[in-house]
Amino acid sequence: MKTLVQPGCFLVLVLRAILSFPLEDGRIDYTDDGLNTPVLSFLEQNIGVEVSGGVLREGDIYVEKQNRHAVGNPRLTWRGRHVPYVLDPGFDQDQVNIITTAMADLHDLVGDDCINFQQKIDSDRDYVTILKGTDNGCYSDVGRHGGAQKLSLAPRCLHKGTIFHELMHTLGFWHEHTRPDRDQYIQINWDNIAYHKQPNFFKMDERDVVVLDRYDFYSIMHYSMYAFSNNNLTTIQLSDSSVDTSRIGQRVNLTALDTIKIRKLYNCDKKECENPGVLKNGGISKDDISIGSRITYKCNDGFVLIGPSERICTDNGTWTGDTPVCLDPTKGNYHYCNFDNSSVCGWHGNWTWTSFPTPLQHTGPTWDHTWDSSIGAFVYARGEVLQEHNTLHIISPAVPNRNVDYCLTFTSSMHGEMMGILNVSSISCGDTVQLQSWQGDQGDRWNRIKLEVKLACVSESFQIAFEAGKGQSTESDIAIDDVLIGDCTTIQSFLEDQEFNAEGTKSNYCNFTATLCKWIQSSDDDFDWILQSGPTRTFGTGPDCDRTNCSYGNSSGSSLSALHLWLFFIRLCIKSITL
Ligand SMILES: [Ca+2]
Ligand SMILES: [Ca+2]
Ligand SMILES: [Zn+2]
Repeated sequence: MKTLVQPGCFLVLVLRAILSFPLEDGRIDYTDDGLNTPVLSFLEQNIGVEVSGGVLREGDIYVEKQNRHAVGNPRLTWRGRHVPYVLDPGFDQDQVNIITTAMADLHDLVGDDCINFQQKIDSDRDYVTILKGTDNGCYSDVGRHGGAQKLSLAPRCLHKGTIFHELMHTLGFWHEHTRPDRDQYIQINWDNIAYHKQPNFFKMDERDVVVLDRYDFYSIMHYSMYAFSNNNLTTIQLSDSSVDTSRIGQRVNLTALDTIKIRKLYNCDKKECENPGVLKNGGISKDDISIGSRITYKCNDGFVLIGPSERICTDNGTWTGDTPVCLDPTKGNYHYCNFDNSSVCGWHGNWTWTSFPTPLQHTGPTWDHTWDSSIGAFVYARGEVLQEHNTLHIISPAVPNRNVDYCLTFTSSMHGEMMGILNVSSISCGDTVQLQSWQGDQGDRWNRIKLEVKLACVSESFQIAFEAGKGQSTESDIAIDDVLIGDCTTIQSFLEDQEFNAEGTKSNYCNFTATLCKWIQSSDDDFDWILQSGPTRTFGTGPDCDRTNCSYGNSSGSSLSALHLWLFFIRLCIKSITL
């Protein structure tokens, strides 16, 4: 297997090499040492240092997955304004105090109702590992990237202002002077910057960031006027002569605008989510609906939960993930896969499985559809791979055919200006029938689709195939998640129940039937399990199905064990695997 492993790892290393820049000393900058003494910049030294597992892009920004969505992209903010962290045990007590005091001060400056830094607990899936920085590095990811991510604070950066700066990166902020509109305020003197340091000054693409407020010359995220100069002349020139040049590049404190921008990015004036709705044939446990709170879903005995068992109230007042449904498994046969587990319910093919944002910019979903989180996962045809292979496919396990009408519902993401084609087909008796096809960008979101399954012949079983066709460039990641295949009655009731659960508490839903209205009234209990009445069913002939694995039949893949070994090794290399 080793020979198989090498190409995958090699590819990743090559990518890193292309994105890396040689290390050179930084420039004079001001720190927060209180003396206003010019010292070597802690922030601008690290451009392009290759650190374990990633690349530093702009000085101190750690880019592990080359996904540059950030400021103002709510999908990379921290859920519930809660940033869990783990401190490197190598920090001594004084150092721990400096870091935790900086976190507490940032919390206070931004407002009591906004950002919280708290030590990671078991249920925190995404968190920051604060490293002592043995590579002498001071850097951070920009925004939340899923799972453990690094924030490195070498001893030389253990100053409040510098920690604020790095924490703002962690919260989702890029450097102020790289804003898409910066040319109105500053001019970059490219002649004074060594070529390999110029990426520090590249302007952000407006597709990647949202400008949250006025340009702030004094922001703790702004570089000094001499940052990365190779001749002691200014690299950043100001358009406005009234600006106090001594304050530019300060690493002393957050400005008023810095705190305003944090509050805007995290919607800190918003206090709670809408009522999450109901769960027909089940119940929702919810203590409250404030930002950051969690609700859990549980079906009555005999019903199967399709969707996430937990949702979190995000800072923009919406609940994470899909609306769950309790499906009655005795009414028909079905196959469901949420792709959250790498076994992908017996689906096979050459798409890629991942629980993280797809690496390429401007294409692919940020998080999975089920959970809207790295707790879940999805499969996608990777734009770069598509360019080489023209088409990539993924095929379901065999679904038994009981001679009823079959339907299919799934969610897909086809975001990218150079988007290719998605074909959905059925396979029976060795023949395929195309059910539907989409081409081109379908928006930066997951879309739910419903289709009727037409079959080439009456066979004992059938399969569903998703085939991706290449786009005009690599910006063509095509993803699917939450596929439910079954008899059309089951699919229709799933879609109706999902709509009902999402809308269940809204009064205008009550013109449906009298029975449903009565049911809604009995569900309005904010504190305990909301158990809905309904026929209690025991598990019958339906499939044994939970959130991690659920399938009919076996995968028809012939070299399954070899495939699994391959998946295991690839995962060691790149945190995402090819099926
Ligand atoms: Ca999923
Ligand atoms: Ca992407
Ligand atoms: Zn920085």
